[in-house]
Amino acid sequence: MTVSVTRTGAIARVTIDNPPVNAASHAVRSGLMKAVADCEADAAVTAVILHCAGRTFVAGADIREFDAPPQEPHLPDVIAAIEGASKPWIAVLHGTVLGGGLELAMGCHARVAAPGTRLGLPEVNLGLIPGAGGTVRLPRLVPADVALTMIAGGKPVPADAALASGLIDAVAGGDLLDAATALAGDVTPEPTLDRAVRAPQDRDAFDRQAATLVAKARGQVSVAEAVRAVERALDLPAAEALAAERAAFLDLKGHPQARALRYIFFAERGTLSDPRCKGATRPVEQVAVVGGGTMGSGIAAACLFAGLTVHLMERDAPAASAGSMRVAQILDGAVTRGRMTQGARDSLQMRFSASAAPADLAQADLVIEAVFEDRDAKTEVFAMLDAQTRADAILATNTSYLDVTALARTVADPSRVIGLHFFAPAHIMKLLEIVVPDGVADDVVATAAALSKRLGKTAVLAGVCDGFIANRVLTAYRQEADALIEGGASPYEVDAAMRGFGMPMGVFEMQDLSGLDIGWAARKRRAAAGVPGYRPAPISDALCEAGWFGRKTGRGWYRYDEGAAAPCPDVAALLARHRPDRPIDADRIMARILGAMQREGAAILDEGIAARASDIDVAMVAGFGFPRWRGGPMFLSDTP
Ligand code: T1G
Repeated sequence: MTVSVTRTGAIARVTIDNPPVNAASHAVRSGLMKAVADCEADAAVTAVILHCAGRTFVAGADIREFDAPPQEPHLPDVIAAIEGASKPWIAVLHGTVLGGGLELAMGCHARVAAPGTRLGLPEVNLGLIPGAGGTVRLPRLVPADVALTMIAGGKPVPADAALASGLIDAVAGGDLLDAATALAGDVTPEPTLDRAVRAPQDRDAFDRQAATLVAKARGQVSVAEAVRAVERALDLPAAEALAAERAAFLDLKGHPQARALRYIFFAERGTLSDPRCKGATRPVEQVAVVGGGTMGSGIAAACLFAGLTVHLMERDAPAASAGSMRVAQILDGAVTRGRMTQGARDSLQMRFSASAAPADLAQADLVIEAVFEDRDAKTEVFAMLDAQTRADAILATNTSYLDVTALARTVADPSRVIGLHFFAPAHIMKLLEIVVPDGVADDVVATAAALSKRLGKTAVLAGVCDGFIANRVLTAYRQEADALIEGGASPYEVDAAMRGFGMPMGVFEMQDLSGLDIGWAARKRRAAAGVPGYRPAPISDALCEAGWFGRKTGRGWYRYDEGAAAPCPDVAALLARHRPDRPIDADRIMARILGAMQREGAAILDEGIAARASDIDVAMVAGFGFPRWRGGPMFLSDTP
């Protein structure tokens, strides 16, 4: 039964049970409409408690219904029926109360949440705005600036912040239903819409906050629409604001950006649908990381943040100490940024150790090597791991391009070897490529998939090749960018076109950030290995030969005299010496860049390196900031 009603004395209890997240499907909406009528008709009922079975209160409208014609009863009508009831409805909240779920709760006359509950209106992340009264009711419960941030920012808030702002009436430990029952006697069925909006104290500051949110959206239209909806709630009567919100919501639902965001939402949840990801796993609580450089320390920190016990191993004591320092700095940064308390940080530190003693690897359930990107160096590490680790310990390599199957074959039991390719900084970047070598055991794949979820990563499975998925696509569009400037375009117009498309930065800015010498070394390696598809980049090579490696040398494609990036006249002169300037417009630039991504993606699919086109899109969004509201390069190639 999706919605059931029981009564204990004068209190009716309406229970929604629609796994996995109690999405407000047509069945839920219909069941709620009937529950309102039943409770209104039952004279013995003096108050109603609304709650959900399972792990969360309603986590939103059912996104899977969005591409079908909307079916009555519509959620706004259900919420209006509850809000207009003659008896008070108390919403009992737990888990992630999101979107239509929070709108439903705001239509109730009071709200009680369990500790740890998170509440939000994330519709902008789906290219939408709240479409069931959220933009009109929220500013009547919380201050306008809080409402604006929640609606246009799309991020949930914890229960204590919701209580402080007025969104909920109580946070109750113990039996939530008892707490709600105790509260029921004091709740009157006053509609939320009858409350006055909590207008901003300083409208100019509010307007500045709104402008900042829109600017950060980088072209995602739903954010600007969300701002307009909150402004209407402040400036118009509730009924008018509601009607305008619904019209804007329905208009956005069919917008290409909303379709793309729905696509990537489900694509991210489909990357580990390979049966091998769902099987039995090996327990992982003790993780060892070999190599305490930038990658190793980031991986160690990511594992600590996930509650794992971590041992960092380096070649000698000074290196182990330096690696420990890097990990400690990352933990300190989490405290500085308010991500965790000092106490929480210190308890993580207690789960961390470091040494240069291979014998300390004996307890590890999983070892991740993150040493220098060199075949011989990694082979040497694997030989040591083969000797020093338990036979059932999983051995993972963080290599970004080496042949993981070949590496696996250097140990006695190749079935325990897998690739875990993190992206720098490993404790921040969401993408994790699980590189699946020939002969790996199924439970090793399943364990890697489970680990990726525990680390909060967006994981894709990749086959073994040079660059796997994300870096292969990156190399392809970097080469296309090199071809564009060799053809006469300026690096600055290429970067501007990519930023205008919604990329976080242009490909030349990105090279300056990571270091031109990295690409230079990769080109030399690919040239020497005769990697198919390799194309020389004489202009990029010329900058490297001049020692212009980017930010770290104060100049690369850009100059960094005062820290800020500025076009470099010497680069313009160097370009002029190589070829005549031939400006090209942004649309043409992006057509060539996207075309390169899509051709490489098609090759990756043909070779079976990626299981599905959407995995390539997920990798580009999570790995290189491809704008989510465009879906991904492969999505765009299928979209007219
Ligand atoms: N509709 C349908 N299915 C959903 C869903 C939803 N809203 N949310 C999650 N699922 C599925 C998901 O596809 C997966 O399915 C399973 O649930 C577990 O999800 C009118 C219009 C709730 C924080 O944006 O943020 O309300 O793969 O793997 O990591 O104004 O899911 O198992 O088959 O993500 O624990 C607003 C979106 C909708 C919330 C749980 N709500 N969901 O995270 O599990 S628009 C959202 C999430 C709206 C109103 C508007 C997360 C989660 P499967 P999961 P999780």
